[in-house]
Amino acid sequence: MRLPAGKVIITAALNGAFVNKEHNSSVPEQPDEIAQASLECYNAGAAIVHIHARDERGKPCGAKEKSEEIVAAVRDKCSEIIIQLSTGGGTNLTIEERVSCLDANPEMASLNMGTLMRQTGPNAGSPFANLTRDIEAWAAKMKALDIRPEMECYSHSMYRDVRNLIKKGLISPPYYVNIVLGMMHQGAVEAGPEMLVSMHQFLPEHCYFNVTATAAAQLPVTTMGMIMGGAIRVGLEDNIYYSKGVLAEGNAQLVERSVRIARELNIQPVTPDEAREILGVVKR
Ligand code: KMH
Ligand code: ZN
Repeated sequence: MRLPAGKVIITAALNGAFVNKEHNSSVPEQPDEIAQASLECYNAGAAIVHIHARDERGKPCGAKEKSEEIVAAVRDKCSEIIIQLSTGGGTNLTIEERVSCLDANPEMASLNMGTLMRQTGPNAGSPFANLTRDIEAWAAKMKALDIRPEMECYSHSMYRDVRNLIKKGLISPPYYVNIVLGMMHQGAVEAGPEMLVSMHQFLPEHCYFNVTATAAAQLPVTTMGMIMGGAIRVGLEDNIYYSKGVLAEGNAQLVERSVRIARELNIQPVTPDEAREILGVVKR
C-alpha cells in the first residue's frame, strides 16, 4: 500500500546494537544524547525515532528502567516525535530482556519476523532467534498495550509470519512492514533496487512499507523506496557514513539529506501526528 500521494514518513534509526562511538563518535548512547538526537532529527523532518537502549558503558541494555529513562528523556526534550523502541536488542540480550522495553510504554516497537544466523564477530554461529511462537506472544503483548508494531522483514520468507499474525488477528490494519535490505546475517537478502521491487511485490494487502538499507545502499535504496510510496528509515544504526570514507556528523545530517531529496521530488515529510494518523499509532 502506498502512503498518501506526495508524502513520506521518515524514521531516524539513531544507534542500533552494533555501532558505537568508536565507529562514529556521534552515535547517541546515553538517554540525554538520545533525546538530543531525537530533537535534532525531528527538527530535520523525522516523524519517528527508532532506539536501542544502551547501558552506562554503551552496551545494548535489556533493563526496563533504562528504556523508561530513555522514553522520559525523549518525551521531555521532544514531546512530538513518535518513539519506536527496538525489541531486536543486541547480541548480549536474552529474549526476555529484548522485549522488556515494551513495559516502558513506547508508541511503537520493532517486531522481528524470523530468525537469522549471525556469521561474523564473536557471535558468529549464534542465531538472532525470532521463533513464530515468540513473535505471536510479542505481537499479542503489543496489541494489549496499544503499541504499534513495525514488522522487520529481512527476506521474503518472513512474510509467512506476517500472514500468520494477520490470520490470527494478532495485528490490526493498516499493517506496517519494514523491508530491511543488506543485513550481513545468513538468511537476509541484499540491498539493491531489484530486491526492493521483489520484496515490495509480495507484501500482504493493507500494508504500508518502510525501506531500510544498510551502508552505502542506504541513500539510493531509501530514495527509491519513497518514490515507490514507502516510508524510509535513515540513521547511524544502518549507516555511519555520509559519503565514501566520510563519517556522518550525526543522525540529523542523514535525515536532512533525505528531506532535501524528497522535496526535490515533490514529496513532503509528514509530521509525527500525520504519521500517527496514517499508521494508526496511539498517541501517549
Ligand atoms: N539493525 C536493523 C537492520 C530491530 O531493532 O528490531 C534491524 C533492526 C531490528 O533495526
Ligand atoms: Zn534496530
